[in-house]
Amino acid sequence: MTFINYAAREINCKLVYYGPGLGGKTTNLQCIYAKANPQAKGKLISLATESDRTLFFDFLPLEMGTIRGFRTRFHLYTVPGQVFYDASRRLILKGVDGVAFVADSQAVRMDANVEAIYNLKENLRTQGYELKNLPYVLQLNKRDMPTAVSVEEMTRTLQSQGEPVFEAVATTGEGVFNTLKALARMVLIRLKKGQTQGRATR
Ligand SMILES: Nc1nc2c(ncn2[C@@H]2O[C@H](COP(=O)(O)OP(=O)(O)OP(=O)(O)O)[C@@H](O)[C@H]2O)c(=O)[nH]1
Ligand SMILES: [Mg+2]
Repeated sequence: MTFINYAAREINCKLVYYGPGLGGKTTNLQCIYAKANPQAKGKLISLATESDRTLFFDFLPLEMGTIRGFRTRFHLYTVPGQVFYDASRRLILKGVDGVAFVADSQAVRMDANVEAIYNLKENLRTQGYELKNLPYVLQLNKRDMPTAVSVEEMTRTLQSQGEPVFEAVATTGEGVFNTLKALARMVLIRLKKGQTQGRATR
């Protein structure tokens, strides 16, 4: 739900990185934070456990410049992937404008990927959304792992609605910006068409 503030001439969009535990969602944000233009990025806020698992979320604001006189910002969030943090995931999906699903390419994580997509669809529904109506991209992360399942098989198993699929190695940054740019573009196109269920304030 894009937040358009007419008085301040600001647009804020919320992008959520979703996926199974340890799939690389936080690493995506860390990479974006490390490589983004210093003027464009705010602070990366991470609420993590001692073992670096996301406890509640990570948050990174990115300035996208001005679009038709409106200062446009993307707010990037990750959810905690661990199964028992479902309430947090639901909360973080509130007001979402686009989702990047970070799948783990390792063979042993295929069930966890499938389960996390199912969980995403369920949790979106509880917020009144349908995945098929949202800008959505699929990232196949950890392509560097020796047990990585083929791109074809992963796409066949995990692609839901013809969404763009990106191969990535978040630890080196490969594919991270392609994923972000594709999702950002989809959100902006939707915004231009006025298809957002945007909250507008005057
Ligand atoms: N080999 C390899 N390791 C990766 C890659 N991406 C992330 N990792 C590692 O996988 C581990 C988990 O990454 P995180 O980014 O913390 O995963 P997450 O999805 O945020 O996990 P939760 O917060 O628990 O949901 C870390 O040790 C990362 O360094 C990758 O592409 N290749
Ligand atoms: Mg995390």
